[in-house]
Amino acid sequence: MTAYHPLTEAEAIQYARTLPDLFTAGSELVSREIGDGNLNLVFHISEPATGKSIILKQALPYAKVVGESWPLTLDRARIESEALIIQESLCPELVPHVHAYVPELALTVMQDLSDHVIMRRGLMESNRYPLFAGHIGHFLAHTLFYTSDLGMNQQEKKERVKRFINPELCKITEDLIFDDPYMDSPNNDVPPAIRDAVEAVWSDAELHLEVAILREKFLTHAQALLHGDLHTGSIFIKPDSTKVIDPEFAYYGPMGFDIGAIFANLLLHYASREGWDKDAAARADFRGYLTATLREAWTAFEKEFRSLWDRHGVDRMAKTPGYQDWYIQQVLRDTFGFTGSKMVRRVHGLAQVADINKLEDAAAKERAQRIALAIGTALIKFNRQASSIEEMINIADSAVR
Ligand code: SR1
Ligand code: MG
Repeated sequence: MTAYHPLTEAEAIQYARTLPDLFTAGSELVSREIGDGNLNLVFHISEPATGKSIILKQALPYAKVVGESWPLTLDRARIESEALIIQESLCPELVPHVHAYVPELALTVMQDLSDHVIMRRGLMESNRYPLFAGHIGHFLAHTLFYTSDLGMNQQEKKERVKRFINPELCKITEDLIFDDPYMDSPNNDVPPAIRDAVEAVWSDAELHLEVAILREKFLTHAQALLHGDLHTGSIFIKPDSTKVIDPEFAYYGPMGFDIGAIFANLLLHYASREGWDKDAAARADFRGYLTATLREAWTAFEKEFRSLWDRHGVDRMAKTPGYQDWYIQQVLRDTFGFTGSKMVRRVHGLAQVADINKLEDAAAKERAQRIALAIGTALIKFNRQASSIEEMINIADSAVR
């Protein structure tokens, strides 16, 4: 089974049997294809007799969400497995363990996390995760600091930038986040009810200037090794554990892009909340939980990042008084801009979010879309003036008042 082809459930079992030390020889294995993302096959392989299980994730040579007309490199499986291994070395408890990577099949064998749920779904079921903010702040601080010129050997970093050149996946982001949503593109999926608001986005020159500046940062600013697609569908969670998955979009880019991805998805959920809570007090309470999470995540990130810088910084000039404060302010400003960009693309671009699209009440759905666009565009326009995370929360709260 060496030449690349998409595996069937039966072949996934055959392959799993060849892996050393995972399953008992000759015992029954069960295979289910459970991938519900936009790009890959995901097989859950379990051994009922022992309860052992693993995940086999296989990249398809095209974008599943669109079809075979959109070819996509299989090298993203290498990028994903290498990124996971680096992230595991920095935050062992916050990513799944990679057992093996099989280049000829574009296949990654990894820890099964079926006892967790996808965070987007957990939020839609009104679950709260009090440890998440600390976990994600820690993940962001460690992965971003230790892969940047601040925290690793700067010559080795250049070699790493080379290994994580990810042109096809970056092109998806460049188009779907920083281009299509700002014009009448065939890639968009414009909800008819909010066409007026979307057309306003298409003709807003002030907004376009900010997006062009953010796009240039995404294209050129090789600051740290990013996850690259850190939305709430890339997080497996349960009350006492958070696992960041799916870094196939990993590349060297601006730190605020990863932080903004998380914040955007918290705020997209915030925008959708009217559809999940009919009771106004309950809705306000859940929204308060989401903004408190955002605040706590930023605060944890900043505190740990500064502490890593002070204790383990490798760059002498970075110790210059004032530089750290300037740097964090730039990351905060980028975070505002990327949060906004990642919200706008999920309202009328390709690949939207279930938090909003699963709402059955048409009025609540329309309101969610309008709120998300209002917050997203306001954050983009404000990004270069931002000075505190409280301003992001104020922008969100004003959109629902
Ligand atoms: C064609 S892929 C569409 C989206 O799915 C991924 O999760 C990324 O967010 C990408 O933009
Ligand atoms: Mg993904």
